[in-house]
Amino acid sequence: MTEQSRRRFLARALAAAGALVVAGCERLSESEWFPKVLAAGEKASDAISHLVTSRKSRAQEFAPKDLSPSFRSNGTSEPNNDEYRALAANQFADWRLVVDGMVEKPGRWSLDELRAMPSRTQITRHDCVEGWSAIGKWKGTKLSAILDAVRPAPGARYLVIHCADPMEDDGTELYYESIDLEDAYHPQTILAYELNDAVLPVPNGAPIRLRVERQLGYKHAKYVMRIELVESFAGIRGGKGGYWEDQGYQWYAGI
Ligand SMILES: Nc1nc2c(c(=O)[nH]1)N[C@H]1C(S)=C(S)[C@@H](COP(=O)(O)O)O[C@H]1N2
Ligand SMILES: [Mo]
Repeated sequence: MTEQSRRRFLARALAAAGALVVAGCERLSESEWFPKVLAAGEKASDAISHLVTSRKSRAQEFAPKDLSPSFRSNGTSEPNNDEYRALAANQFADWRLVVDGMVEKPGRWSLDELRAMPSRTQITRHDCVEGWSAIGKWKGTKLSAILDAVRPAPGARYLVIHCADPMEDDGTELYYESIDLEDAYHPQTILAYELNDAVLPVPNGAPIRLRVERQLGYKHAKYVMRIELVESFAGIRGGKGGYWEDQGYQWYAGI
C-alpha cells in the first residue's frame, strides 16, 4: 500500500467507525438500562461494540449454580379474568394459542402440541426496569418453529402478543406487547412453559410466557393468548406496540 492509499484507507475506516459510534450512542440514550450497565462496571467501549453487533448476538447464559433461590412475580400475578380462571382450573387443557393476522396459514396449538414442538432450554437473567433481576431456567417452544408453521405473509413486520390479564379493575386494557420478526426468529426467543424444571406457575405467566432474552422484563409477556402478525401498530390499542409503551416506555428495550 502506498502512503497515500494507506491514508485514504485509514480515513475511510475512521469515518465508518465514527458512524458506528454515533449509531451506538443513539441507542445508548434510548436505552433505559444503559446507566445500569455502566454501574455494573462494564467498559463503555465493550458496551458500544456490543451495541453495534447486537441484534444478532445472544444474551448471556448462566450455569445451574447461578440460579436465583426463587423467581419472583411482578406485575400481574393472577389474571382477573373469568375466561382465564376457567382455563387455569382445568390445567389449561382447553387453552389454545392462536396465531393469526398477516400469515399464510393461521394456526391453533394446545399446550401438549406446543410441548411436542422444537424446544430450547436456557438459563438467563431477567432485568426489570423497577430495579430487580433474577436468574431462571426456562424451557419452551422456539418461536421460530411457530413462524415456520404459519409462514408470515410478505409485509408482516411485527408480532403483537395479546395477553389474558386486564390492567384495569373494570376488566379492560389487557396487557399486550410486541417484537419484530428479527427477535421472533432469534434462537433464544421461546414461548416458555417451564420455569426451573417445573410447570410454569400462574404468577410467572402460565400456561406460556414469552422469553425475548436481549430485552427488559416488560417485553416478556405472560399469559399469552394470541399472537397477531401485523405490518404496523396503527389501530392497535395506543398504537405504540405495548401496554407500557403506550405509557411512554421504550419499544426496543435492550440491545
Ligand atoms: N401479561 C403480563 N405480562 C407481563 C407483565 C404483566 O403484568 N402482565 N409484567 C411484565 C414485567 S414489568 C416483568 S418485570 C415481568 C415479570 O415476570 P415475572 O412475574 O415472571 O417475574 O413480566 C412482564 N410481563
Ligand atoms: Mo418489569
